[in-house]
Amino acid sequence: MYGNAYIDPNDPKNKLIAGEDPAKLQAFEETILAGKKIEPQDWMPVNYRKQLVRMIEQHAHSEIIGALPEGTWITRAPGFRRKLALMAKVQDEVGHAQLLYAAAETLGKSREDMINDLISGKSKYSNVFNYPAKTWADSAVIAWLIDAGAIVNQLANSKGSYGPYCRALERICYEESFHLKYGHDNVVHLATGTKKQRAMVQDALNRWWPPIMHFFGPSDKESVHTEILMRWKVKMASNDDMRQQFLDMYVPKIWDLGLTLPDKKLRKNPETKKWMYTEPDWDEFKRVINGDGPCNAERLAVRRMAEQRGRWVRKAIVNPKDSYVKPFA
Ligand code: FAQ
Repeated sequence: MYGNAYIDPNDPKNKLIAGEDPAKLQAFEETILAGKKIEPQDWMPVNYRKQLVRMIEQHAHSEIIGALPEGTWITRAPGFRRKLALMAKVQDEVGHAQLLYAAAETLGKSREDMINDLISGKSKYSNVFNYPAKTWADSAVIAWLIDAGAIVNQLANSKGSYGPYCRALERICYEESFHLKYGHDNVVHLATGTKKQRAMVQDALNRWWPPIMHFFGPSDKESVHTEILMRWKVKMASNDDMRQQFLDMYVPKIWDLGLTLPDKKLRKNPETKKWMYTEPDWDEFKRVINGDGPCNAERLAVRRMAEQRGRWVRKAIVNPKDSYVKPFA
């Protein structure tokens, strides 16, 4: 629809930029085309701001909700060394949410509004965190492969156009690469362990594979926002390109461990160099991202409880006179 040429905000076909000042819009697009960053005080189209808030907010929510499935394994981690590592990882994920909420706040939406939109179910967060982490192997698969998928996405987008988001992503990527090594170590340990450990990690992989395929978003044909986000360099790769990059990097590593993937069609086409796969169940994806996955209600209930229990602390910080407020009131 837009390509790289100048777009006219007065053309009724260009709904996403309707009403924008043509000269400002052109200067904005030239800045982006030149590879320069947009900063919070700079002029930006209404829709650029809206898209960034939507995406960064969803990303921040994904990090705090994402801490929950693995978090449930802290008390049951096999051994003190792994418990310490998992605690540090979960703490990092919550820290990523802090960085991302701060980046979204630069665009004018308050943290309180973002949290309210999360716990009321208005805002989305990543599909993958609506599935249960049934065994220790699930936590290993999440730390290896979900973190790997997140790195593919975040490394690309850290080269994008909005300064505060890119700087947050750069720092997040450094930490995620530790998570990935930790997750890989756990998976290798299980895959090369006893028969029972091997079966456990294979079972986890079988269950997590479809959500991982969903993780990169709908196919480019179905994606709603990719075109404008790529034009404005918020997204630096399309959903299908990120999925392909992930498959390219991780399927061979999974197969090297003697593990299998639950998709008979999965192979790399030697001519196109693209991976062929069975389309995951996109109806399930839609159900899960719209609130009807196996753990959506449980995840939001935990966040609601945290919001309620922390209310008196936030009140006391803003107004120390309120510090006598009874906890859980
Ligand atoms: N889950 O038009 P598109 C992590 C929605 S961080 C849920 O293609 P877009 C770290 C999408 O929002 C993981 N919803 O959308 C960690 C839209 O709905 P809307 C999170 C999804 O934005 C690891 C609709 O479908 N990462 O894992 C998903 O162009 C381990 C149409 O889709 C980010 O958020 C999905 N997977 O592309 C933590 C990165 N995919 O808003 C703990 C930033 C699509 O119109 C443990 N976000 N939807 O109602 C992005 O790069 C993009 O937003 C995409 C989606 C690529 C996720």
